[in-house]
Amino acid sequence: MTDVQVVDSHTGGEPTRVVLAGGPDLGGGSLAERRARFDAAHGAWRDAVVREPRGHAAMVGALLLPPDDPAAAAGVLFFNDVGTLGMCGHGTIGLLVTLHHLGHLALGEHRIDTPVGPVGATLLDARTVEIANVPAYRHRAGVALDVPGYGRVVGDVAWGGNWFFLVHGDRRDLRLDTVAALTAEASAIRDALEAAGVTGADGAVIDHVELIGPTASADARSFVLCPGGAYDRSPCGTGTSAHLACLHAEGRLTPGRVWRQESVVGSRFEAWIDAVDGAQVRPRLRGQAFVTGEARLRFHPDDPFRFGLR
Ligand code: PYC
Repeated sequence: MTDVQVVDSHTGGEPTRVVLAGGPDLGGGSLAERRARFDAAHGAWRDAVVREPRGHAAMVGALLLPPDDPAAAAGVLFFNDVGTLGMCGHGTIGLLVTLHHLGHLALGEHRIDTPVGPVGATLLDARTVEIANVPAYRHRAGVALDVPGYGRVVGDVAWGGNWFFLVHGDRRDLRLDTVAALTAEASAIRDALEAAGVTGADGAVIDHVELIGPTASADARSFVLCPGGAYDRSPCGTGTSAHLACLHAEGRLTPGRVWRQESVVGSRFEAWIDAVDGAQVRPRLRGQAFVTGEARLRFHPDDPFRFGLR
């Protein structure tokens, strides 16, 4: 395996590792087709880059690729410790800040292509990015699940660039010191979704669970369980987008009103609905990232863990 050149950043505490060179050859075709090839054949490379000992369970990789549209600033494939993501809000913020840090991207508006469609991303200053995400929508409302050990749980299924099951409640336990219990609860909900055959559109797996409650310091606080079992340290851009779609469907959020969503570590995104098209909303969100490191990852052929701890 050849060396991999990366730049690390964090967005509201959630890490992004941008891969600048050393990624696998995914051939031609659309980003969705290249994502499918990555999923089918490059799990070992993915694990080597984001898992321990070079990364950890919360690390999200961002593989730079030629865009679908040559007018776009970049194409990107986001991946985590178990697979790929459709879109990633915190990762897009990290990507723009990283490209600017490297001198590859000027302040202003850019198009970034992802496997689930183009997103607009405006670099407002060296650290602040505003994203016009892919359209978001609520797919199913009020889905009741029997969750072993937790009883009846009711939530919504929504798309925000990834699939989410969102559970709203008057809960005050969405804190860093309760992360282990929240992870167990959200994992049980995800298992129950699978057991009950609840999916997103076209049978898509719901791989993110979002628990939402009130807070005095923002409009909502959320805990988001990511596909591999880590929790999102940021308020989760695609999760916030899915939440906006649900709020709009319930008549609780009008276009243009700023919604502040806070993570369990207390980091915040500002988000709002830019436009409405039938059942779909176009979310915009704003957040900040900081570059934390630049490295060349090396993989010695004798290293038994060169493909990560699996
Ligand atoms: O910010 O959209 C997001 C995200 C997805 C998974 C982790 N972060």
